[in-house]
Amino acid sequence: MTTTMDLEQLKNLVSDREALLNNLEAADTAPLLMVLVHLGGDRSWLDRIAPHIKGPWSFHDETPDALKAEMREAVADILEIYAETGRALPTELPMDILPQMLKACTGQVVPAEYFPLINEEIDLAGTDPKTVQWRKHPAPEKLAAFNVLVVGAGFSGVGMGIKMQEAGILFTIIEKNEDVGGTWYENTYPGIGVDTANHFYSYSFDNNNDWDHFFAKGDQIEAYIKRNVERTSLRKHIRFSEEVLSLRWDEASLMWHAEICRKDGTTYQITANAVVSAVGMLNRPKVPEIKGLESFSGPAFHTARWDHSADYRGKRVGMIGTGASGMQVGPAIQNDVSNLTIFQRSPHWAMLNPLYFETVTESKKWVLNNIPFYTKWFRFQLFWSSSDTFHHNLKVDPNWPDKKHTLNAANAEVRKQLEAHIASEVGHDPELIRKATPDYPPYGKRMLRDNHWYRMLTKPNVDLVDLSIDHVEPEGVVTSDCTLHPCDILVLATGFETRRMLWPMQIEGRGGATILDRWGDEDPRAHLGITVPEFPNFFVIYGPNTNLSHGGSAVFHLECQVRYIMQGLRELIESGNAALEIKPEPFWAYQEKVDAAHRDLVWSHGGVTSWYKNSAGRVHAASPWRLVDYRNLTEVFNPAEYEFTPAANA
Ligand code: N01
Repeated sequence: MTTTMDLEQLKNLVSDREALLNNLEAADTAPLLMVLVHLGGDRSWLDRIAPHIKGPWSFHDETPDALKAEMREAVADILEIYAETGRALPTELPMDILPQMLKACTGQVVPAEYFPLINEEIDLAGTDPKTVQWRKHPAPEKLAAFNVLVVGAGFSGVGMGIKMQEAGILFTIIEKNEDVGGTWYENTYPGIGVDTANHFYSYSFDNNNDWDHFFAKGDQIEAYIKRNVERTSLRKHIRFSEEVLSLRWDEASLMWHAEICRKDGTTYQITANAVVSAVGMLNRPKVPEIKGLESFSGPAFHTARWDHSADYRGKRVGMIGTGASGMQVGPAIQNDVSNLTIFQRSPHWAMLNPLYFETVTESKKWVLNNIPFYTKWFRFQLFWSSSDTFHHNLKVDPNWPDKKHTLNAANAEVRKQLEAHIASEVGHDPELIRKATPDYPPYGKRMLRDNHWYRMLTKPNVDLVDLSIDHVEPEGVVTSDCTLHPCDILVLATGFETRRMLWPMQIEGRGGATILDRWGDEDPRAHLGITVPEFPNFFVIYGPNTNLSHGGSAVFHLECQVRYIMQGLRELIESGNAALEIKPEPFWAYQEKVDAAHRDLVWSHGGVTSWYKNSAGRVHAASPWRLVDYRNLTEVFNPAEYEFTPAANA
């Protein structure tokens, strides 16, 4: 039997067959096919539909209308059978036909190594298989004597808090802002949004069927994080408008001592058994060192600190930087400004995705909300379309002749498509094509989504300046050819302090060394991106070498890290040890593995600078791994890699 709820819902769903069939018209073929085969078990549908699904995105579907209509009838039949018989909906993946199902769903072979990951991502039973369970439930007094300090209440800090709360671990989250959301709270620039499809860029344990866009805007993502905080009553654990200034590991008490600054500037101290940094990599704005910048007479602000009191309408706006932030700001304001001068140090590649501009219609939302498991398969389809499939093409082919511009045949093919796209958008202007086309291989910097950036460059009120900036004067920006570009407002779309990770927190570990002593100004390193020798009971979410640069979702990665950290905390609490610390051998072995993997990958390419690598050319921010690799690396916390310190009274 299904639960009463499920059965009632199903009966309701099938009570008006015509309405059901009408509603199903909004469904995408691939996820609906998965629902049909999963619930009905008739694999002949795979043979009939698969040849028409040419790839993993919905726009790769070429299934004839008549066949789609037949499939909708079959889905209605199956749902009626479940409703009439009260049979339980199967919450296991059908392993016997899974490979064929996934191939039909994506138009590609999905290797078996992905099945455990897919099982967790799809989570048909809705129980979050990544949840870390106690092996021996600790006594209440043991749990009461252990507390964790989390720094930051963005996607990561909230995700960590939800899992600790479920496990009954005590914790406090310190958040410097007035509310949750992190990046999505702070970045409010015009056009703010995400370029990872949201039905996948969201917690696996809280599918949201109500996104208004496939690529949501910032306010909806912030609202989603808030919704998770309210849904789980997490707010009571968060102290807002307070900032962690320093953390010091006290070797006598084997505890972390944190100094925290309140909004009014006063400070106080708290202690914690363990600390989780959830401050991310893209938090502290990087203000460029440009001569005379402070002399500019108008408003000048960073994209992450957008000054909404500065009305840009009808003004001459100068924008420095053409990364993901700049690329969103430009098209969002171009129509309203009198002139937009864009100062580009180097162009980015930007790919078109037809879904980027689409809204999720109410009928699509209906399908996501009402057809059993449809939303799960839809999420999987997005995972597959935007994650690992291109990773192997980011490796340099040693025999490839044109390494300056491309890496291998597949990379060259992508370059050809991207160039054709630029030409189709700005084709009449060879000089603009030259300026907008990178000379380095695709994916060398973050691959952006073309949100009408190229089209915007052709507008009469837009100037793309690719001369270097010499200095800034009160009236505007002066380039190396001594031209003054007059501006009323200056927007700094210049990125973040990704090299000085965790800065400006002062973090002092065992033996008195600070984390910046160990990392220097630009070489952060951590085991699996999470733990650091000499910093006991200290865990980092979205730390060194964990930025997904080929595809995927940062939320997927943070869930891998949360699972690993939860296992580390479990190890500590269950064993009664006071501290754990990564041993130098596995730490360095991992560093070598990361560096070796990066050696042939696009982010090490000599012809490109990016926030992924430091001035010595070492890639410190980007992960070299496929999602499946990182999931496997972090799936099991290995205590043998850690040094444990018993509690003083043990
Ligand atoms: O920052 P960036 P961002 N003089 O570092 C230029 C995420 N994100 O905020 O390329 C002149 O990418 C710099 O030039 P160059 C996403 O992960 C996601 O845009 O170094 N120019 C570059 O053009 C992203 O990758 C989303 O030659 C200077 C730009 O400033 C990450 O955040 C949206 C300069 C900085 O680009 C960072 O993106 C927004 C100087 N002195 C952000 N200094 C979405 O999901 C820097 N530049 C859509």
